[in-house]
Amino acid sequence: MRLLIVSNRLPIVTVEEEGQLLFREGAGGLVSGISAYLDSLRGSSFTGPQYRWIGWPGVAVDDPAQQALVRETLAGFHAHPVFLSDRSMDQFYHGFCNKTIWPLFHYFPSYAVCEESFYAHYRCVNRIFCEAVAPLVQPGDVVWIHDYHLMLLPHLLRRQRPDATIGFFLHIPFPSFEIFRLLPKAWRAELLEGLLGADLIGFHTHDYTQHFLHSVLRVLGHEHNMGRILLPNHLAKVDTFPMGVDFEKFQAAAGRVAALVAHPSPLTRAETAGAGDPAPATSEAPLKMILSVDRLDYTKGILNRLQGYELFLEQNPHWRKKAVLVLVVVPSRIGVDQYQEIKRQIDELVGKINGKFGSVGWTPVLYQYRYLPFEPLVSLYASSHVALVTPLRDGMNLVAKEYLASRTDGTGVLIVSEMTGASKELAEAISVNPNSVAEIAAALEMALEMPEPEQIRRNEIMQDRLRRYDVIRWADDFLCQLGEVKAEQERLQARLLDPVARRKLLQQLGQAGHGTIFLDYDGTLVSFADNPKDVRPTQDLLALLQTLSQGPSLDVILISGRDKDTMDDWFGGLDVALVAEHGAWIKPRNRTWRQARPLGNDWKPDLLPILQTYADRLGGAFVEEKQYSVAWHYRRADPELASACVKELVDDLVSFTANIDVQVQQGHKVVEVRCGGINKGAAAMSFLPKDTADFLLAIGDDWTDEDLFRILPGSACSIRVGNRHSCAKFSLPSHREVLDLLREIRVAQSQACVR
Ligand code: GDG
Repeated sequence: MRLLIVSNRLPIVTVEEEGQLLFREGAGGLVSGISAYLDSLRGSSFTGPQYRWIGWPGVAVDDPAQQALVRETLAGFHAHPVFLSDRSMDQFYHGFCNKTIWPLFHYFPSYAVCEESFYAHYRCVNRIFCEAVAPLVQPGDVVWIHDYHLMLLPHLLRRQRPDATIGFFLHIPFPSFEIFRLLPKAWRAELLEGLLGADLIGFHTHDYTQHFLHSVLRVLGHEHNMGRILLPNHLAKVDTFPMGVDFEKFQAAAGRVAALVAHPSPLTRAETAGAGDPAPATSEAPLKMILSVDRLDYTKGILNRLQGYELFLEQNPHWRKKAVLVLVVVPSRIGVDQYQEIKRQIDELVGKINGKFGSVGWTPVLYQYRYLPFEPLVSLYASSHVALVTPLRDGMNLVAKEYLASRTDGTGVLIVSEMTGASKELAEAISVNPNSVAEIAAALEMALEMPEPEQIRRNEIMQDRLRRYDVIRWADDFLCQLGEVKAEQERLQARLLDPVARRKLLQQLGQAGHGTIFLDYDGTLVSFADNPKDVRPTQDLLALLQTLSQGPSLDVILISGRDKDTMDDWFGGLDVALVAEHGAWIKPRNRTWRQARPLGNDWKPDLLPILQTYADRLGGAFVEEKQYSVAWHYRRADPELASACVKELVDDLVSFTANIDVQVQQGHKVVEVRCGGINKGAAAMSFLPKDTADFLLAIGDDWTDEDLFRILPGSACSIRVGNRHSCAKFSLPSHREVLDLLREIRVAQSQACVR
């Protein structure tokens, strides 16, 4: 078993310097998190060379000889390069990824560009990745795809490797539907279908998971059950996995720098940490360090943070010369306009604050525009009294967690934006709305004045949580669940009427002298339509049913929830038995309709107004009145509004009908109220063959058919259409396969007649 990690970038970055290719360690939350997990795998089932990391090497390499060199060198690090041209990277990475998806998914729609050629390259690069990954996948491998650059890949890969185990994790937020729908229709459907190619799709927070499920419902119409989405070809699960940090690694590193930061003045610490060359303090008390570390990105809220600090100094003159903001900004996405503009504004604001409040002995903001090596970064975490983390949006934010993990003595105060995924797990931190400069200023005051015992009390709780749910546990959890989804799929698959089971079924039919087939109609012989009247049977279907039932050896019973007039109109001319309104009406072959048992419908006038009121409230819902039942259909309604409305309606109906002999049942986009004791199972009893050697088959697609499946003798064959939990013995994916099966039965029957 091998783990194949797929991400846009590899953990080893190839750079070209003076015509030479050099290889360096990459950085960032994704790389450090997954690397920590891979390091932890020694001794597990994915040990040593049992993993591969597939991604872009960081530079365009066109020369085949150089490509071979890169491939060979990276193979030593278990990495496999996917080569992309400069143009592809420009349109795919700088274009669709960073100018469309990144701003949109971080709630900056005004920055999002909608450019056809960007999307065309996004599709193309996802296909290139697919071509690179597919040949590497061996039976038993687990493919784990990461992040927004590769959202089409799960589906592409699934098409090439239908049985592969594929997981996907999104590191950035999944936005609410109102934002997601800003993408052109075709793109948003393709992106969701792309993700649903995975067996397991993971998000950092419950909100992102819900947003995704909601978009899937709105765009593709797939409902979910506890995060499980049943697709025609497989079951996909959607769940939340908040990414942690390598807690022990930060604790250990912080322990190593503790000797340096235990006693020297904070300024010495800042220097040790690589925070620059601050001016010496003039006051006697040591300066309190406020730390800010981010990639340069407009989502990180660096400007708001500076404005908050400025207001704090304004409002709290007594804190001047006693605090210092260490602002580390890591260069990122250089060349993208918005980033250059943000950089210019940060430079300006830092200059303004330092000019306004600074003095010879004190620089209020120590600004570093560079990447820090790991040890100095941890040293900064360990020596800062406050971490100020104020993104306007952030999928998770690992800096907040790393800061807490580096506080070996439990002191320190974390201020965290409520717009980060991390804030959901770090409830004991000081939470701020990053859009409010006043809140940031107030939080700074509170943080700097918080007594140490209170700091420790809060941090202990958060540290415990971070220690338990570290990045290794995160990855383990994800991969375990991926395994569980596969097992669940196998259980569902085991029920599928495969060619072997099908042959056996036809053999049984051939051996039995006589057979009975119960067939539901909607969803079983035809697909669903917005208007139930639109699925009148075609001539082909009628001919199929007629030839099946004409032979002397087979009885066909159409058993439906439809009213008897429709059944008569559509199937009255056939040689079949009919059951209408789920069994309220029965018409044996070549006979007239009769009631299953005396039924009353005096309850209808009281219930109809309730159903009508709910239909008036929900656009697209409508009431269908039958003789002994009433159906409230909502297949044309907005699925989300409908789901809330249905709950209320059912609740109302159940309490209203508590003392009368009716049942309230939910079906496929329908709520039905019908007389008690009426169901397809009871209706089918009168058709069951006396001879147990007879062939018996029932096919249906929803809960009303379960009543029928339940009363069948053990020797009978039952098939449920769709991948649902059912007491039927087998399943078939859709009505199309049912029709194929009936055609095969027809052929088998005619061959038997010839013999
Ligand atoms: C994306 C999502 C999500 C930063 N500066 C230096 C440095 N770093 C390291 C930090 C941390 C990582 O980079 C940054 O992770 P974040 O989570 O803060 O943010 P993104 O890079 O935007 O990451 C984010 C993450 O993916 C994981 O899913 O949390 O929401 O946007 O590990 O330590 N490391 C070093 N020097 C630096 O100067 N050594």
